[in-house]
Amino acid sequence: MPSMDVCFSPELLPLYNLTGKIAVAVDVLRATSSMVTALSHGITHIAPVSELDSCLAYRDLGYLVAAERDGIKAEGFDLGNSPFHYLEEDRTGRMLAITTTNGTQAIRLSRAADEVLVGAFLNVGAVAEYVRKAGKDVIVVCAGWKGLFNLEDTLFAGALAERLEGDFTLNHDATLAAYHLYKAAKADKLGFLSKSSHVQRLERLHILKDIEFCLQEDTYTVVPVLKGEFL
Ligand code: 3SL
Repeated sequence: MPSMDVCFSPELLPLYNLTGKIAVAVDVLRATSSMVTALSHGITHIAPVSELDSCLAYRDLGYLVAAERDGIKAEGFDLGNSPFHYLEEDRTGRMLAITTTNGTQAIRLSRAADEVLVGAFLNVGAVAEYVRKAGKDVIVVCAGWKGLFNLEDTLFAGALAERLEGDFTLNHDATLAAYHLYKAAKADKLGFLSKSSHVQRLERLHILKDIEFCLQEDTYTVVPVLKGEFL
């Protein structure tokens, strides 16, 4: 039976062997939730980029360019990092390049895996279905915050573990921790996360509606897969 493991921060990735595995990169608040929303609302493909300069360069190729640093839209870019950018305006047929503080780095740092998927609560059921069909070991790579652990990405890992229970072994300590935290949080994720650092950071920026949106489960069925430089 394949197994599921969790890496709580990209800084810990050197301790994991990703060969032969599927990595699910997650940054629930908000990068991977925004990407899943964008691809579900007409964006044709996404370039997840590490640096501001290289992201901006995509504009000359006709891309929408999006950038966030410390929760705030970076100057000179078309968009920041809100899923509502793709809900409140029609972006159908557009290509997107995006760089964010943690999420885009987690995706790029997972590339040693056989496949890199992008996960969020918004598509957790579809991700579970994808990895179940693939039948390979899976590792959730939590984006965290600047190398540190965060609670919301851990809850996503727990939600995925719950969906995979019975078909995957869940006996890594990190997976068990995520699973039990999710069980405790499931009925009221927002309440459970209310004191967490990134929820507080986003609340200070008055974007509670983004948080509520990103905590919804199974809104979308898209499973973004990294092919070369693009999702
Ligand atoms: O760190 C990231 O990648 C972002 O998702 C952070 S924020 O939610 O846009 O503040």
